Amino acid sequence: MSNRENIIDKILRILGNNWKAVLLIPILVFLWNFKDRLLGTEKLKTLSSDGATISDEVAQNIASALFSAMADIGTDEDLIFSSLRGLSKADFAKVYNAFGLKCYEPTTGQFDPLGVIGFDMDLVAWLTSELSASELERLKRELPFVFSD
Ligand SMILES: [Ca+2]
Repeated sequence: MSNRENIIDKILRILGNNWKAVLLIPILVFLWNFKDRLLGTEKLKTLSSDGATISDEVAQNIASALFSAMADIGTDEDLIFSSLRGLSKADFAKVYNAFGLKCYEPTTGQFDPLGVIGFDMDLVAWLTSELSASELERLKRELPFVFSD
């Protein structure tokens, strides 16, 4: 038996002896990702939008634009900044509430529509993940309330 066959044989024997453990790993990952939903402990806070000057529909449209700017691989920074431009703190709160929680897959920076390998994140967490350090500095300058509670 060649060295390579020997190694493959060993791996197969280890997997064969531990097939239950191997099977358990994807089940554990699946449960870990669904635990918040199963336990009903989603972390979305509702921000006060008292005094907002934009309608629910406009807030929803801005939230959708922000989502489309971030949901794929890469980031449309221009769309993010143009969507947020001119919003007051209360307006941003309305957009934040409209965005809600969406499942983010951090290794590729994409929306995870099945919610299996990603994490439910709010708008601020999405922005923090998608923007570079210098872009976040710009966001803090233009809309300082984004990162305040
Ligand atoms: Ca992205």
